[in-house]
Parts: sequence; C-alpha cells; structure tokens
Amino acid sequence: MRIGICDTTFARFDMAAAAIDELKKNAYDLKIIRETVPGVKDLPVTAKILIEEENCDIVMALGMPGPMEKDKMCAHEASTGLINAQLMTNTHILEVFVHEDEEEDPVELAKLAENRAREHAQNLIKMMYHRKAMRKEAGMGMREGKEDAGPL
Ligand code: RDL
Ligand code: RDL
Repeated sequence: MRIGICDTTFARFDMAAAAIDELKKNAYDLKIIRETVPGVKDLPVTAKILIEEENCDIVMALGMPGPMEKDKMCAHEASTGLINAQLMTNTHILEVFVHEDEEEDPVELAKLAENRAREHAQNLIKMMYHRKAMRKEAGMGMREGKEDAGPL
C-alpha cells in the first residue's frame, strides 16, 4: 500500500508526523510518500500528483485554516479542490483540517490537531484494510479529534 501525505508550513502543528506515527503503528506493509507545501490551497494538486505520479492508493491532506474570514474562504476553496482531485482520480483524499479557532487555548488546539490526525489515520487503515470494521461504525456518530456525538 502506498500512502501519500501532504501537509503545509502554514499549520501550527505537525499533524503529518502524528498521522504517520499512527499509520506505522497500525500497519506494516505501507510506503509513505510525504510532500509539504505552503498552504491548504496548494494541497489539491499535490494530492493529485501523489496519486497520479507517485501511484498512491490513498492520500491524507492535512492543513490548518486560520481564523480570518479570508482563511475560511481559502479552506472552502481548498476543500472543493480536494473533492475535485478525488473525482478526477477516483481515489480517496482524506481531508484533515483543524481550524485555528476551534480552540482558544494553544495547548488544547495542539491536542485537537494531534488527535484528529491520529483518528483520521485510523479511519484510513479501516478504509484500506478493514472495511467491515468501518461498516460496524455506520450511524454511530463518530467524530475525529473530539468526543464522538454517538448514535441517537
Ligand atoms: O498558493 C500559495 C497560497 O495562496 C496558498 O498556500 C494558500 O493556501 C495560503 N493561505 C492563504 O493565502 C490564506 O489567506 C492559507 C490560509 N489563508 C490559511 O488559513 N491556511 C493555509 N493557507 O494553510
Ligand atoms: O475526508 C475526511 C473528512 O474531512 C471528511 O470525512 C469530512 O466529511 C468530515 N466532516 C468534517 O470535517 C466536518 O467539519 C464531517 C462534518 N463536518 C459533518 O458535519 N458531517 C460529516 N462529516 O459527515
């Protein structure tokens, strides 16, 4: 399995390191190809290149939109680009974004970034290796990085 990881220098936490650590803990036969770009809007083409030129089976795109209105616009544009790249390549790109204003306290923001990266990495493992385990969680109100909402 070839797993692409793309992340940004804009982010204030090394989410890719957390994701890679979690992936390596949960699977042994994977090759990780990592690319770092300046910001979230640079992620879609990087993810597409990882799929088409580096033959990645799945990609994680990790980024941190800032707190300003223009940052949120950037994040939405990046998201749209990531969805387009998935549709163009018929390949999943897991978007792992942590908005800088999700937590006020930098310590809490770091914890959220670490946990969300790790939990999306666990999702990737389930999607690629244990599809039945993911199906078992259908409708369970799963969330990444914070506590699950849970089923109704
Ligand atoms: O292509 C170069 C940049 O335009 C690109 O890296 C942008 O994603 C950078 N960027 C912004 O220009 C911005 O206004 C980012 C943010 N906000 C942001 O909140 N988070 C980013 N990049 O990762
Ligand atoms: O690609 C991995 C995730 O980015 C993707 O599964 C998102 O759809 C997850 N997600 C959010 O990131 C979010 O901010 C979801 C919601 N909100 C939501 O409200 N409902 C979801 N997913 O099903």
